[in-house]
Amino acid sequence: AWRKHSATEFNTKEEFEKDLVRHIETTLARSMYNCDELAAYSGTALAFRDRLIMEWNKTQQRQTFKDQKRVYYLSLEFLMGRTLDNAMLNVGLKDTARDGLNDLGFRIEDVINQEHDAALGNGGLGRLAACFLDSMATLNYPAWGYGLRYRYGIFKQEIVNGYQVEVPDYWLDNNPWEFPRHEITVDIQFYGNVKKYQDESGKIAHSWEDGEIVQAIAYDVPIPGYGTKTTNNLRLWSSKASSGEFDFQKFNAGDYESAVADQQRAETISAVLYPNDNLERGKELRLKQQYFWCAASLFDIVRRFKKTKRAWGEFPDQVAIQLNDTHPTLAIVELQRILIDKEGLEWDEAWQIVTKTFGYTNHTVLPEALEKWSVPLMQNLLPRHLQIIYEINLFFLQTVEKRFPNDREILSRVSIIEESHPKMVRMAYLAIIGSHKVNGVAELHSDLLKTTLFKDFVKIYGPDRFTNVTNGITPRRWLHQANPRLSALIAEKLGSHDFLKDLTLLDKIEAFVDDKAFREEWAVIKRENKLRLAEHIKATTGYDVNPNALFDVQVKRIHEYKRQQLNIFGVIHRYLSIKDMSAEEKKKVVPRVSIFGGKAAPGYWMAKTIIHLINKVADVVNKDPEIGDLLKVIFIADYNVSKAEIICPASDISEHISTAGTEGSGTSNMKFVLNGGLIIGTCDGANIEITREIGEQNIFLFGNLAEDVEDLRHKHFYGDFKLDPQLERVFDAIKDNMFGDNAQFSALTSSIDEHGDYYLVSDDFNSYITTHGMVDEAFLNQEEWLAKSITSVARMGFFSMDRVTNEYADSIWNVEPLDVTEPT
Ligand code: 26W
Repeated sequence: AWRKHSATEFNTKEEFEKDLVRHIETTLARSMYNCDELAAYSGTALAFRDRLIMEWNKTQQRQTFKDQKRVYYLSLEFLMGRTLDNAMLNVGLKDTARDGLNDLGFRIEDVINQEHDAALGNGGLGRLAACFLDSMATLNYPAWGYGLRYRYGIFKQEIVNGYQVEVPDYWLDNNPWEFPRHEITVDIQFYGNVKKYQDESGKIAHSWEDGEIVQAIAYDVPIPGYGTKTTNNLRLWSSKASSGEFDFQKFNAGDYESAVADQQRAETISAVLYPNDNLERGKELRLKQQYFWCAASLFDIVRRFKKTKRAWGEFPDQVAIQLNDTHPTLAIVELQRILIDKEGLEWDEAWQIVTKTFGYTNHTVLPEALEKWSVPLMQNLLPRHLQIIYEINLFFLQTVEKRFPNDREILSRVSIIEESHPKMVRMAYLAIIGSHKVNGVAELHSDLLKTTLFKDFVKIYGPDRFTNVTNGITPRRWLHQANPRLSALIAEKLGSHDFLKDLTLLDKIEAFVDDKAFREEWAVIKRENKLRLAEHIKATTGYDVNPNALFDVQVKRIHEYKRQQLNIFGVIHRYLSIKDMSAEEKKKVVPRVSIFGGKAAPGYWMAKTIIHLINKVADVVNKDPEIGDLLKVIFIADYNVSKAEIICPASDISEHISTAGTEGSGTSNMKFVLNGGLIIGTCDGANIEITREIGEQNIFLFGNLAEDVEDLRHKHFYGDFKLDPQLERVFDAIKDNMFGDNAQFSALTSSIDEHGDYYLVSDDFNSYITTHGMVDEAFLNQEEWLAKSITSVARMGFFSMDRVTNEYADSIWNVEPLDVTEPT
């Protein structure tokens, strides 16, 4: 049974203080006399960690004992953010800690701020993985995450003279949340060659030999659920040179340098997170990362399964593996290899097991993001895997040929191998063929997958393999933690915090939409959140912003398809309009703060140009005495999870304005609405379902539809292109050097007015500007604005990550929750 109390489970303020002081004095070997905020953070983290460890151990024992089917979520990215605040809230002892820290002279906010973000991800995909972990633990699913323990997370962004500068994110020193498992290691092989031989029964078998070995070491991170005892495990692999005979000999022979070089080469595998978002570059080290992580995880999963002594046929009844995009697709091949080469299963039996085990989630239709690996590269690095891929392809194409005997074209279209020079392995196709379910992340996106990218596969497999699970977000971090006052107000009205576990309960606050006092409090909370952001802006940029102004926010990775350029051109348009106004006219202007944030991939020149333009526009606008408070432009450097927690509660409006059909889902759109911000957006990704849930009177939609995009692009291509006249005015200002030397921005403007405007900035500009006019108009009527805000929040229940997790559990994984507190 669950032991209620133990030496390391404080429950009162006094017990917490005792634990805190003990950790500071012994674990940290510091004295209370020179205890600074960092030490207070570490001590608090260690005290809470002790509690988590107890629950974690018991959860793992219980899950092992019950031996139910488990989910393994394979993701190359986990964008976790900070852990302490989340742990305090999940355990339900944040107030206790606040009081205890107060007694010792600390403000809990300052202590929380000492923590470095765990930023092992680029953006939406990595954060989705983190939200999954939170929900799976909260809903008591037996689930593990598997990823890489990068020594460097996503780079830190500094803005120097308006340019992005990347600084390494070395985050591991003093990280109390990870546990090295030096006893859990896996040897991973690369290169080498394949030998054919006859086994005892005379059957032809294969062995992969003479490769280079790198060691994977497990680091475990506890993942507590909210208001539950379940604490799941996130296992991150770190690479190290294998301490084999070979190095030892080199070392003894005095070849110290070469032994060290080998070691560094091995450690390089898990050294850095690739900072590209939506761009595949085909680098060998990235493929090494992928295989290293897949092979270590699969070995671990298979080892755990084998301990139960079950028959192989039961593997898919015990194990569900979800592939977060195609990055872990090699896991499919690795499992097939283990089953046929190591465990001696027949091909067909093994392949049945494999396809029943895997599910694949696609996050993007952008062609440049689709992973393809060159055949020669794979031949060299993973010779046996390439053979197996060819075999999978052969069997697959044979069945396609049988089904479509008169269609010669289809074979080359769906082949895993693209017949280019060099030949390429199409990872998405391999992922579809090796999985029993493939899902997109919002309705429009899943429909587009079925009608465009994966159309042939729908013909081959039928529609059942393809499904939609619209993304969500965890309300624990994105409401309760990021916006404690709003969470408290809602709890006060609903009588409890139960909505954090069942977000559909939010609909009950719609009854208070006309309640004057409630509205007043709602408005006060938004204002305080805006003040907090204003303080952050002042501290980091030096600019003063007016908290009464309309806060207009676009924070996300910088990408042409997300169209931050549309936003900044709109800002310039607004600036020019204000400058043309008489003093009388200016009085009617709704003051605005346009806030941007986001990182550009280091090699993505156009994205960096957009950042540069935003900062140059800020320089000019913010210092223009004719403008005053009517317009401010802010670029918040180094947007990350902990900054998102400050920014999301502070928006009046946020922008989700991708070219229709390009954004898989988007999840920050949900975060902003859940925090009472309205949104302006295109009919893209989850914006469409947000509209359906909250009502179209509560959202500002604009722009061309996905179904029009192809035609428009086609027209542009054939010369039928006329720059929108209002956008032309903006371009003229840029070309007049209003924001500095125009040469710096010519690639950006010419991509639109000369090179086909692929992202339809000009086509959507008029509609965008008009819609922003409607936003201003609406903001003037604060009472109605508040009603929209409250109504929208009330209707956001659908976007809980818990709904998402249950849908995956039911329709893809076939797993059940497990109550870990039940007596054995
Ligand atoms: C191979 C390079 C690469 C790296 C990352 C390609 C693609 C990616 C990710 C798929 C990019 C990403 O984060 N996609 C986002 O996933 C979110 C979660 O489903 C969606 O909400 C976003 O719309 C989608 O852009």
